[in-house]
Amino acid sequence: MRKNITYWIKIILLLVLLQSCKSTTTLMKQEAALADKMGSRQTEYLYNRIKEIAKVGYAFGHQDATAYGMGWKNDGSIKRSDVHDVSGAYPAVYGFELGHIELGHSINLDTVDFKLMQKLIQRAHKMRGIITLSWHPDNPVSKKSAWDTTAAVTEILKGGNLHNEYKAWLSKLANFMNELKDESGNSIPVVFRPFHEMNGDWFWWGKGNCNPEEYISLWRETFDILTKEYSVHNMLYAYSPNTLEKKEDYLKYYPGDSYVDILGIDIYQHGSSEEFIMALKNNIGLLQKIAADKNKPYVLSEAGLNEIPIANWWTEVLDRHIAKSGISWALFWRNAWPNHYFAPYPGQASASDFILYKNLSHVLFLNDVKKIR
Ligand code: BMA
Repeated sequence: MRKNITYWIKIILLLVLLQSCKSTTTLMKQEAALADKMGSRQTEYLYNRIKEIAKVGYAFGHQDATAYGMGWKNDGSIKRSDVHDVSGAYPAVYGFELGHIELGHSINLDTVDFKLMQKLIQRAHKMRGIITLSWHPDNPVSKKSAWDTTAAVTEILKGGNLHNEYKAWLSKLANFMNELKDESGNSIPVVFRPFHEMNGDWFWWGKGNCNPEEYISLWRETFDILTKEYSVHNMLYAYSPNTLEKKEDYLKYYPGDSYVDILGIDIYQHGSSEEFIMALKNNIGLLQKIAADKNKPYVLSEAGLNEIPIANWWTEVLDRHIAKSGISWALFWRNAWPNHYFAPYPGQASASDFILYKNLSHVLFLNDVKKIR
């Protein structure tokens, strides 16, 4: 009898122990910390919202959505977006570009005024939109554009000749970030996506122009300088290679779990729809696996088909293959000029299909994500 009681006590203790282990793991999973340990409360809230969005569908994003469109440019006095002109709905995700902030210029490399950009960010944030910022800094050695591939990374790393100059660049970027405040004076949280498409060879931080170790140092030093030296605490960090083949390729330049919050990938349609669909399937497939391992949200950080000449592209080519993928958003590139645009405008060949697309319940626009807490 005595022996029996001890036996049952042991079993109960074992069960309690197992249960507590299980809930600790669940807790750890739910409370994935931000890369920036000092990240603001608002930034943490944004991070959780980004995860919540993926449970409902995916958010539609557009680069420079409210800054300009086909045949118009915002001077700050209007509220407009090509996507809204076509569908009556505003994007949920707003991409903006920081290139030339590092030079202290008043307008970015795509001629968007930085003060206007701050205003548009404030407006989008007020409407509960999500902001994501890319950065194509000039080549720090040649002083030419981001697409000039003169070797530069080692020069700006700690110990390099241009390290201090790079820090001065970052301080300008940090000022911009630290100025982003809502009406109550709280910092506006954003998703920062620097040094993207590093597995391609077209940027000075890309393949062949620096090695993976140097790239990782560039990312980590940038992160450390911004967070620790310049006290920027309103950013989530998104890592976004260009479309690729294998899981190992995705992780080749990965700066590490404690330096990244969001996993992205850029996938454009350059050839046939079949090729694009294959690229979506393969890349999102590998992203799903990596994101599950790391318990991080994932996004289609850039996507699109230039000039969208395929009338049913949105519903048949794109959405059909990303609808249940678990991405938090898909960001389409800018409507720059008549042969460089990625979202429809009134009268454009894919405009009617875009309306059907907008009406799909899992494709989330501003009014949809507004409700997601
Ligand atoms: C590219 C093009 C360029 C632009 C750059 C950064 O894809 O749109 O015209 O300068 O992005 O926004």
